[in-house]
Amino acid sequence: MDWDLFLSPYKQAVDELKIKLRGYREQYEMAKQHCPIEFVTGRVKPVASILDKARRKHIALHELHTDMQDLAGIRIMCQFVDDIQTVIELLRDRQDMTVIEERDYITETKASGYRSYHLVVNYPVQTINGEQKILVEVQIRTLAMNFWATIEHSLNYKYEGRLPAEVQERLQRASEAAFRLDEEMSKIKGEIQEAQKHFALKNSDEHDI
Ligand code: 0O2
Repeated sequence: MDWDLFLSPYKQAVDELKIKLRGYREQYEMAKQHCPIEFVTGRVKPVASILDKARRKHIALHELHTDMQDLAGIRIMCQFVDDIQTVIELLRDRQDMTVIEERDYITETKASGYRSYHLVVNYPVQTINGEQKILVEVQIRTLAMNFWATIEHSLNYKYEGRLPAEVQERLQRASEAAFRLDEEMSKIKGEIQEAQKHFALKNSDEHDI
């Protein structure tokens, strides 16, 4: 299997989507509106993880393009929980992709404590052999959800997926704390936004000098 060749349209999709989604920030800034997107990251799944997941889920290599939906992954981080809904709507409205699946791990928190909203989109990339439709998994989460998921992911890596019960319990409590942090931030959202507007204005004044 030539992995570089197989994964190149996935890399193309990730690169294009990072640029397109980051473009929203500038638009919101120009419109002087609160931007629901704090930052965007993306990656193509490393070959070792692809092989590992294919083995675990009994996916044949020739079925990867249909059965492994996160070969291309985009992550969108938001400040507030209700920004997530705004981002979902922005994505559903786009003409350059089709949402084909949605998984709401915010309402239905995973047993691990994981929270995030996942969309699987069908995204066409133009290749020298014509158009190729690529599945991309888009994960949308708040900064607090991302903090938790990043730490949990590294701990899982460290313990090779076998977290001691005590660590699991701590992670559960940390997940609840992240949930409360999101709730508190939502309550003071208005005040935070006023402060941010003031800060942006002050910065633009300084740039004008
Ligand atoms: P990566 O690239 O290391 O993040 P499955 O993969 O079996 O869990 P499925 O159906 O393929 O499930 O897709 P799902 O659950 O919508 O999304 C899987 C991805 O969501 C994972 O990718 C993680 O990025 C994230 N995720 C899901 N559950 C958890 C969790 O409990 N903790 C953390 N930290 N992340 C989670 P991968 O495959 O792990 O790859």
